[in-house]
Amino acid sequence: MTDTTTTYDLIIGLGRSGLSMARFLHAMGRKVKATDIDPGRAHAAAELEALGIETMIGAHSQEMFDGASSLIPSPGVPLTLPYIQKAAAKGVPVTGELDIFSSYCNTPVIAITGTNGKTTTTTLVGELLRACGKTCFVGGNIGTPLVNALTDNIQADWIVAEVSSFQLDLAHTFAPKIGLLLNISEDHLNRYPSYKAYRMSKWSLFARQTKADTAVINREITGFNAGAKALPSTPVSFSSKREAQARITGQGIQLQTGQIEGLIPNAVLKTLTGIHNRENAAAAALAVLAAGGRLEDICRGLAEFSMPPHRMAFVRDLDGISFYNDSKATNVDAVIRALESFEKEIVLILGGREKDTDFTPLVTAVKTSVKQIMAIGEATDHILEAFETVCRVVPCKSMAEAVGSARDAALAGDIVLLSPACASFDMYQNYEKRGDDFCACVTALSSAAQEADHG
Ligand code: UMA
Repeated sequence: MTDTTTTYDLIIGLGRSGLSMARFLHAMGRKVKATDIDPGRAHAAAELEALGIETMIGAHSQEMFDGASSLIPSPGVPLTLPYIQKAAAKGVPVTGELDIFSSYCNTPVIAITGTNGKTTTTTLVGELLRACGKTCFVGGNIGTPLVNALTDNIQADWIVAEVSSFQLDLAHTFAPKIGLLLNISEDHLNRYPSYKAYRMSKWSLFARQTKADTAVINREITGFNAGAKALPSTPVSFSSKREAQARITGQGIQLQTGQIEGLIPNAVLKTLTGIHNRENAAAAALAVLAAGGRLEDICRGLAEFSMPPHRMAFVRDLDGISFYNDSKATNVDAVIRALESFEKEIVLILGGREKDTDFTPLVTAVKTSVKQIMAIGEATDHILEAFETVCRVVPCKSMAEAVGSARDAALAGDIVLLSPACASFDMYQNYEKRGDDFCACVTALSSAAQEADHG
């Protein structure tokens, strides 16, 4: 029988975020219920039922929403869901991980947002803090829900949180001690009424900071001057083009913060290739300096850093063709950055689930360096339409077919690059699984010599 007690938090979505949240709130003694439209979440539901948490999977029920005293949608759940809209209109609070986490945790937070580079920078901030002798918990949109730090009773000097716009949209009290805004370009336009609304979501990271807090911002973001002027906190900026507290130059990253003057030399930035990674390094260095780190320790941490997986990761060389996995490139801007990192001809695997994507900004970069596109997933027709006049586009039904056709189209000295500009959810559970599949297909290829032996 359905429990009709009206004081419960309703968790919507039982993926990584929702499941952790349900476990945490239950452990805190709060009454929780949980629902997910996907019947495939039976495993998660069974785990919660065993704790005494009522669940409904395969559908949402109006009754469950009507009885909730607060709603906690997972980041991937659109806030336009009629059940959520109806409850919000009645005054039921709709909240998320950032607020709930910070209401239970006093540890200062370094929060990183931006369209691209979030995961690399978040990982880097964690590594640099450790190099400076500080303990930290790294979580959030990067994959480990923040509340896990509380469930696992982790003691740390800092919380380093990768924060998405979806999470920010549910934040009403969250205020990081140090916030980083790396860049903003078009993304997630299937979730936002306009690009402006998406940009506002990103800037909201700083909304509840105070003067004693720090806002680390890329000076190249459109609207920087007005945005920085309106901040409640203290801005520090980085730039690859003009004067800033951290300026990317031919020699490295020149720091001039008022307290610290010095150069982070190129020699310690070897694994952070491309301007975008130099920007990530500059942002991370400014954040860790603001957190009390020393420049020498930061340089040592940078020298020891290696990139997280699925970002421009070299997979193998085969018959002179180099294969790279950039599955994390889920928007057009990330693909442009990837294409700009190579000075060779590229066979590009593009596609997946679109986010109302406009491929137009990619046309110039494709013209410059792409010889052929292998199109996959739901975006195939749109990719054909957008690039047919620019280069040859081959529709492929699977990753294996795309990898095989890409290899056939490439010559010795070329690059085969998976950099899809789309989400993975039409074919995979997440971008990691897509990247893993690409790597498996690439690894399974035999060299021309091996094929000749067998044939
Ligand atoms: N669901 C419903 N009802 C709906 C819609 C969805 O019940 O109307 C259910 C789905 O059936 C599914 C669950 O909600 O079972 C999925 O929730 P979710 O998409 O939020 O997935 P999680 O596994 O909880 O992952 C989320 C983040 N996902 C998104 O923001 C889309 C993960 O970021 C994050 O790592 C994780 O929480 C831990 O904090 C991923 C991501 O793609 C990496 N983020 C976007 C990005 O980086 O661009 C924002």
